[in-house]
Amino acid sequence: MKPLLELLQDNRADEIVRKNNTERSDKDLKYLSYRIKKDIAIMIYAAKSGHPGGSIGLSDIYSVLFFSILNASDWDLKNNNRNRVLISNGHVSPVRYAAMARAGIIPLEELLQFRHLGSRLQGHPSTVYLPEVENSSGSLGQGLSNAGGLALSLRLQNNNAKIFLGMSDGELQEGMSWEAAMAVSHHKIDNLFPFVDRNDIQIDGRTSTVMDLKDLRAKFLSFGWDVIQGRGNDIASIQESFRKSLDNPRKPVIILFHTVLGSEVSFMENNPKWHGVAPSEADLEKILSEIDQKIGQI
Ligand SMILES: Cc1ncc(C[n+]2csc(CCOP(=O)(O)OP(=O)(O)O)c2C)c(N)n1
Ligand SMILES: [Mg+2]
Repeated sequence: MKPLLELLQDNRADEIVRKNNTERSDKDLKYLSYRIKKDIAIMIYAAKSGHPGGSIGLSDIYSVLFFSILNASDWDLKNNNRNRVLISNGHVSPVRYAAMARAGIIPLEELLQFRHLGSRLQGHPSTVYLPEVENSSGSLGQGLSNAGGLALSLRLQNNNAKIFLGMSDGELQEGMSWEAAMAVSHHKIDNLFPFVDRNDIQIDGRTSTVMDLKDLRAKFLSFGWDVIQGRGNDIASIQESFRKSLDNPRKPVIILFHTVLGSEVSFMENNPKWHGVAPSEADLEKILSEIDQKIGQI
């Protein structure tokens, strides 16, 4: 296998990143999504620990969010009007770090420091180490409260920034999420754009077996939210879902993205085993070759 740093070098990704949002095609975004999948596999392999399944399953969504919805000015911490991305399911940090590295917010080679002692790229994101992550997470269930509070405080300051929040289905089993859902609805917080990774998988198996979430759409509707359902591994559907949610002011709105854990890696797809296991060298080689084959088809 080539040295890991060499495996991260990618001229085509660099070219796509240099374009403006409006110039990037769906094909470009799909390419970046594949690139992010490879980055995730490489960094978790290098760390020998981490959560590849959820991270790889989210690569299409983060590609669209970072390279189509957000702008370069949103990554400048000195700009108080920046739109912000928070994550509640902190264990999927690799997808966020990979997107940040491709966007030029952190150096590419830093991905190989993931989970190292003292590294800025902690397994669970920490603003103490890396303020650009916007919130510290890892304890599941807290993100909607964090992000809802931030959105409300920005509104009180007449700041028009938008707050995006990644959440997962497993954490919606926690009561705190629903207290936050009630508060966001009560305060009519409409500058918050949460999306759920609805892959039906959590640490020990399927959410439907461990503790069934039943109809999440009906639940959020009953809390006074609007609900958009999207296909979270389909670039066009992700774009449309974000656009719809952004066009829907004056009321809380949430996107339920139906995703496949470990999407497009044959032996990972939909398999709870890959929630939190690092790939071996043989696994990594297989992931890279499968993704390269898919890249050949776009
Ligand atoms: C409060 C809290 N309880 C338990 C955990 C341990 N934990 C880490 S990931 C996870 C599964 C959560 O489900 P989900 O985020 O849907 O997993 P994925 O789809 O990414 O596999 C659990 C229980 C935690 N991080 N925080
Ligand atoms: Mg899940």
